[in-house]
Amino acid sequence: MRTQVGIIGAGPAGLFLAHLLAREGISAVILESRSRADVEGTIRAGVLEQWVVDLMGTLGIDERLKREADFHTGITLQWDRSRLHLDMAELTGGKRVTVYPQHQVLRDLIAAWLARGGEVVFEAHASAISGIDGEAPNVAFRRGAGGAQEELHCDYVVGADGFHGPSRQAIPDAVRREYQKIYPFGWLGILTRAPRSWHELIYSNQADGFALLSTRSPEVQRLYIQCDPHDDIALWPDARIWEQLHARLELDGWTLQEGPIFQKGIIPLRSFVCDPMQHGRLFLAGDAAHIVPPTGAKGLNLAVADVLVLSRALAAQYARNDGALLARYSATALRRVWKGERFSWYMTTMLHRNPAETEFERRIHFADLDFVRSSRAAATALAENYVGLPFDAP
Ligand code: RFL
Ligand code: PHB
Repeated sequence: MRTQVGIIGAGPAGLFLAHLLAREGISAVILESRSRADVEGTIRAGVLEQWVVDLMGTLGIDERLKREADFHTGITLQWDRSRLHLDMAELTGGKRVTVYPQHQVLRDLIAAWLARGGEVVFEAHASAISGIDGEAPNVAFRRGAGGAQEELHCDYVVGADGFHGPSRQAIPDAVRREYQKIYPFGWLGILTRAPRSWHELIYSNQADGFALLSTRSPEVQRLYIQCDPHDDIALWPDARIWEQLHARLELDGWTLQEGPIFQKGIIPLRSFVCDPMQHGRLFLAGDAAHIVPPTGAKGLNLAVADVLVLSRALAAQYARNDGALLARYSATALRRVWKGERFSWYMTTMLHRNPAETEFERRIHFADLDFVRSSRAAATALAENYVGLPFDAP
């Protein structure tokens, strides 16, 4: 097989990139190790930054989003038995919080990509990337479990294969620097068939720890609680989950609506950055290069930001034989990535109960929250980051 840009991974990074390249007249093939049903059925992110929503409009793939997404003007922060409504739209000149789940974004991107004749090879496991130091790289892959080995030949390889994919390791150890922080807590996430309890997301830091109330539709709600990242999910029967959600979210005069829980799982929280995000003709994008804890709702949005930068750089290369932007891809992308890392760390630290923290540190987190309540500058800083920093045009 041969294409101009070989993309490993049909997550948000890989699929947005394919659409952005098509707009520039550049061909791409996506190799994806999972089945289409699996990709479209995995429950992950929920919140889109305003410019990502606008980009979906520009790409002509926002028809269902406009109909089915939930648009909130702000978020609610809760601590010390009180709530603060942050009106993001008012603080940022009209930018809103869009709740539209990642698997719906992926469904829309895949349907539109296939409809325009684009190729995704599902159940194609990429195993080796070679030739990135020369001009003719290729990706070895196998279709299904017993398939013969095949090769995808291309001008450039994009590793959009998530945190556990093989691409990052193709950058030699000698030039790759990795930065990491592991948090001493995880998130237990559930989906429940219940009515909405509140008109926007609630991020709560209470004595028992963090909880987040989010939504998927008027009938299905998404909730998270901080837990031990090593907990077995069997330790969390539904009754214990509800008891903790009530304890961490409820206030006098407000009750959390319960319903049957039909999905639950635990994820660890980590921050991670790989620098550089490129080597020779290999470019990393999204979770393959960086991970944020989900408290800032930044992961998917950073993945899309990477590929917007990369698509502009590849367009300059193909259209004008100008490789300057491509040479600077990693440096440009990392400037935004580190701001996303900072914001995600800030939200995570401020809103969780670290089992090892002192009472002094806990008071500092409350002071941080109180500062957001009392200072318009602090509230604006939080809001600007949450709805998405202005895009650094190269
Ligand atoms: P993905 O989505 O992991 O996609 C990578 C794809 O690569 C495939 N792959 C391979 N394909 C071929 N050959 C191989 N050898 C391969 N190895 C892997 C995989 O099957 C997969 O399909 O990475 P990408 O595109 O970089 O996208 C990143 C986002 O998925 C991620 O950052 C977000 O989900 C993070 N996140 C959130 N981000 C937000 O912006 N807003 C949120 O509200 C938000 N909430 C969340 C989140 C992530 C969560 N979890 C479960 C980690 C909430 C949660 C609970
Ligand atoms: C979600 O709805 O899944 C969600 C919302 C906000 C976050 C993380 C996840 O910060």
